[in-house]
Amino acid sequence: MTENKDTHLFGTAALVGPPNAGKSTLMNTLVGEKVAIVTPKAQTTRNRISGILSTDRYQVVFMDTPGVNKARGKLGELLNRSAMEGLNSADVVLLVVDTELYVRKPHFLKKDFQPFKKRVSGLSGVVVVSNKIDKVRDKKKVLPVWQELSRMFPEREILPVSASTGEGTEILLERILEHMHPGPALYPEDQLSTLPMRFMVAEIIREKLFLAMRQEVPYGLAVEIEYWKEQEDLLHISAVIYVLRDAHKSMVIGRGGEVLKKVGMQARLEAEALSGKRVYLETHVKVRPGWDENPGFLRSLGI
Ligand SMILES: Nc1nc2c(ncn2[C@@H]2O[C@H](COP(=O)(O)OP(=O)(O)OP(=O)(O)O)[C@@H](O)[C@H]2O)c(=O)[nH]1
Ligand SMILES: [Mg+2]
Repeated sequence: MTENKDTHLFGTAALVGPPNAGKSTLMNTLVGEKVAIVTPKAQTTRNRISGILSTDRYQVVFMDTPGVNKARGKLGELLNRSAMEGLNSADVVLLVVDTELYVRKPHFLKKDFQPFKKRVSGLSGVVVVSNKIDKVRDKKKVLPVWQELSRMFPEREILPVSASTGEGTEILLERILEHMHPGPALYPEDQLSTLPMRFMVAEIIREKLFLAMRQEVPYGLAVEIEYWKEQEDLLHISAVIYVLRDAHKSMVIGRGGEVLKKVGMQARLEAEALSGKRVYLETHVKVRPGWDENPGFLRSLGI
């Protein structure tokens, strides 16, 4: 026990990169539980989301961040800022790369990673994570991508991983641990995130909506929990789904309420698994034009 105390490691690791690179998937895989929501759509993550990995030897607090790209409007601007702030406070920064994307579209790589180049140049702990390696059949094709990455991030180690299959993540974890420092755990061993369950349920609803909606609608969706009451074995939740336009409202509700019903059921099941309680979930859809440009409202969503 005493020996454990002396050698126990603690630290933080930030996951940054362009949208859709697999940052949230990777954090979930490393933590071993679903902490952050994941969808095939870019700009799924809107907040800095912590995920905590604890053993008796170490505790790593991961910080998942929104994907950085050319900012669109106030929301995009705040998301970029939030991601870049996450980067400075971490003991190690994981730069997450969708390797398969740049095998197909090599010319995007430089542009996508330019915003990070300067930001990480002065940092001591940076690992380039060449993610989605499972999607590249012909492994030779990754070489030009790695060459470009090593030109942009000289001296940094490039590690191939698949956040989906877990391939390469053990070695990645070893590297991460090299950047942790001696220190006690800050959070109880069974705590998975610093975020409240209320926030996580709002995120679950947003994930199910993102998955149910067509391309153009998700960015205009926001979810807010307006009522939350916990009883011994029942959790009563009422959530508001904000949309930008009337047309979006009818798409979220669906014909005969079908879409919203399905989303509500999927979200309820996941909220039940998360809370260990029976969940009663009500949802309402409200049109709020310009919510994505409204600083006060964005702040209330924690963005
Ligand atoms: N095949 C494969 N798919 C992956 C891998 N990692 C992530 N994905 C998929 O890529 C998509 C985006 O994953 P996310 O984890 O949401 O990506 P993100 O970087 O957090 O995206 P934003 O939050 O939008 O910035 C999802 O459909 C994932 O299932 C991987 O290693 N292999
Ligand atoms: Mg994400």
